[in-house]
Amino acid sequence: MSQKSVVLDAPTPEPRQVTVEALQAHILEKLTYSIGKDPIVARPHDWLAATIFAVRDRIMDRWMESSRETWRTSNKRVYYLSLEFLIGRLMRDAMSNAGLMEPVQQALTNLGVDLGDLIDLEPDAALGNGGLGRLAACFMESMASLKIPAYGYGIRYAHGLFRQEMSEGWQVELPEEWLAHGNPWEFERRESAYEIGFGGHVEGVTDPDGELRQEWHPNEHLLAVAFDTPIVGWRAARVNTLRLWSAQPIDPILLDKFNSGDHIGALEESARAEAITRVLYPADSTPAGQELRLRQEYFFSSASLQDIVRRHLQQYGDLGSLPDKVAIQLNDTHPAISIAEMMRILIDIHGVEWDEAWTLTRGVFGYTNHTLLPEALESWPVALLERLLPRHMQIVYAINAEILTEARKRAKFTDEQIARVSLIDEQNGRRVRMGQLAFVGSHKINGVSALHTELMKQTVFSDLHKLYPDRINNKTNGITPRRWLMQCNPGLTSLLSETIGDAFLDDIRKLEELGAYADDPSFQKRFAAVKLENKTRLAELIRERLGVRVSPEAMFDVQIKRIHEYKRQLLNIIQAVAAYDEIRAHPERDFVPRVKIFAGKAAPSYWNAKLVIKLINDVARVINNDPAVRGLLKVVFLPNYNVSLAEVIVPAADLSEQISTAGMEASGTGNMKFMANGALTIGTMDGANVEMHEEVGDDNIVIFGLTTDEVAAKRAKSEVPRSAIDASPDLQEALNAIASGVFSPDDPNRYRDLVSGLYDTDWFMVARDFDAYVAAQKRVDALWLDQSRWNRMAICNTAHVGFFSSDRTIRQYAEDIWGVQVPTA
Ligand code: 26W
Repeated sequence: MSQKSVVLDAPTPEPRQVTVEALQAHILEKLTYSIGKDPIVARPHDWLAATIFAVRDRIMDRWMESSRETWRTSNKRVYYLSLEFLIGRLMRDAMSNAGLMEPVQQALTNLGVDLGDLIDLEPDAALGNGGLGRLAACFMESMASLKIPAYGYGIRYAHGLFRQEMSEGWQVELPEEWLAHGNPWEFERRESAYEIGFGGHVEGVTDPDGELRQEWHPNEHLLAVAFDTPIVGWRAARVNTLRLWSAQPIDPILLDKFNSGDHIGALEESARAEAITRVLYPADSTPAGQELRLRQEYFFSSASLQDIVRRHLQQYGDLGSLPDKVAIQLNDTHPAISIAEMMRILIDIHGVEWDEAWTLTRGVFGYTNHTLLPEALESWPVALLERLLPRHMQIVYAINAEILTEARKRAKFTDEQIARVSLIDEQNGRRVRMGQLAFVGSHKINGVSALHTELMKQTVFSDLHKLYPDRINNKTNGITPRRWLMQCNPGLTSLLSETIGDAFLDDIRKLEELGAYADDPSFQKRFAAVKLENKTRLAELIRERLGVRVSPEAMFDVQIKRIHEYKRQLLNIIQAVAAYDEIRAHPERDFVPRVKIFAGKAAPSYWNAKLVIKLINDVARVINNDPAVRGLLKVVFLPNYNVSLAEVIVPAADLSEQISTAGMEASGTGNMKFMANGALTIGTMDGANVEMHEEVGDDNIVIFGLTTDEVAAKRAKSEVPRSAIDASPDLQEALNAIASGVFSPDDPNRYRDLVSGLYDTDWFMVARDFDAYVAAQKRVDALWLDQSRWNRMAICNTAHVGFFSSDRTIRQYAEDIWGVQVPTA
């Protein structure tokens, strides 16, 4: 019997029943026989694990059937390589997508356990920094929902993104312990382990037939062990696999060293191996530039490619069909070393000729760029690559020779152009540019919003675009409406179902039918009532966590995302200071009551970002405690922003702040989550805000500020913001207050440099966009005063969110990049 028929003909057990009775009995059984706990003494974590085990069993049949189907149909597989998957909690997602919410809830109630309590107990899997990692998680869910045979490949970090605590308003970072109670979702696959090498030397050997081959002899070896997590699609359409690699030593202990008394040395190899998957790098824009990071990148690229090639050969037996049966998407340049690794596997291991290997490699890879910030573009010193991955460095040189020859001959590039497309950057002490490597090794390269893709063509990749004009394409980001509307906002979801029926659950574009109700006063009232309920829940959370009371009747004005200068939390908090001045200056005037809500983490080494967190907390303390404010303005900073916190904040927002300096936010995806939940956006013409403006129309969004071209022009002229500041007494007053220590009496100079930076270069245009921002906020106030108008706008936002579903994004990847047929619903 061949391997194939074994897989397809194997018997299957009876599927588990999904009745309340069956679930109840099964949860109890898991608690007793898998966890080993008597229900009388079981702790909440035991119930959580037992429930997840029972839910997991009901997903298993679909999981196995999905994989059998791919074998049976010989459909193309998609592999999403990402150093980050910011999945958050899985239980509600899995239950909701598998239609198990109600029976599980009832079963637990019968057992005297509250499902909501268990949901809150599940740790938030924070294996990512921000947008790029969360996008990967949304994509995994959409690929399963669209029945695409897909695998996510990443790293099983023992510690995800750090836990953020506040110490007197300063961020402090603490280790995150998501695996402390074990992880009932994952399956360790010890049989799927691959050897990964580092260092050593390359030896040229001549085969008996006279061929010269290169043999890499690494001097360091370790194992990559697979851990699989099921990803359930909507209505359990399909269950895909997220395969995360964990590094382990080949020999857990060096017994000879131990026996000779060197007890620490005996464990050295083990510690060295495990260090690779110990922790996620917490910088979301500046490359760490450290050897361990490069080791992480190669480790997971190599393990994933070995696994992909093994699976392909097992099913198809030859490598020529690779591009027909395999699509590999590189999530930014973090896995870009995969291009060289694929070449190495094909040529050195499988004896494929160079030209053929290069055609196959380009045939399978696609590369997504997520940022154009120059400091974020990865490059590695040639010397480091040479030492750690000598064979890959050879391959990079060979690829480079080919590309540069083509550029010279076919495209007649000048020396300057050649220098710009070269994989080797000669300006900064010889470095390998990973963006260039990912570009030349891929058949398609995409940006994540229309504007960003245009800028890719004009800036970082302009010369490569000239050389390969049909490669760059746009794939505007999206979010999964299951997690970001249906699960996080059940109140709104019920209201929508009652109003336009259930069809939108399966086809999010159907939300457009809400347009007919946008002016309906009774629908508006119900829409607003749902929002108020969500705001009440958030107000309660704010009171619990910060001891600050906020009124759910006030406008909830929200900016939650990583703290970064280009995202301009500083602009927002300066506006709060200006509003504070205005409220005190005009005790006779009515103001719209607002709560400004911030949350987000700063990279531990990013001083200005950490200082902005401290500023927000300093301003909050002063404003929240000043009776002259009459409760009209509150500022709160919620610590430890993560997916789970976002799931509470987003449904409660009235106003969504998307105020990055134009040209700098590649897309943004938070903007889409707020839109789905009926918040209005105040934003710049940046990233996907541009498409959002197009989708909802000018009447339903508040746009302000300099455009990308205007920003570029001011930067090119090295224009200083002096005149903008001189022309704005409100800005001057706010800046003076901040710089002179009004909010930091304990250290009056704390913000002096931060503020003087706005007078000097103001790279991010905070000063020059300030008046436009204040004016836009005034427009927001005016809209709020007309509640019927506001509600109408909010409803229109939900109605038009369909375009921003990651289902749409994934269909476009499937069609334009992966060459995968998406079955229609
Ligand atoms: C090498 C260090 C490093 C780490 C992470 C550099 C760059 C990154 C990411 C590219 C940062 C990131 O998350 N980018 C965000 O990607 C989202 C998904 O496409 C976009 O919506 C955001 O606009 C973009 O900032």
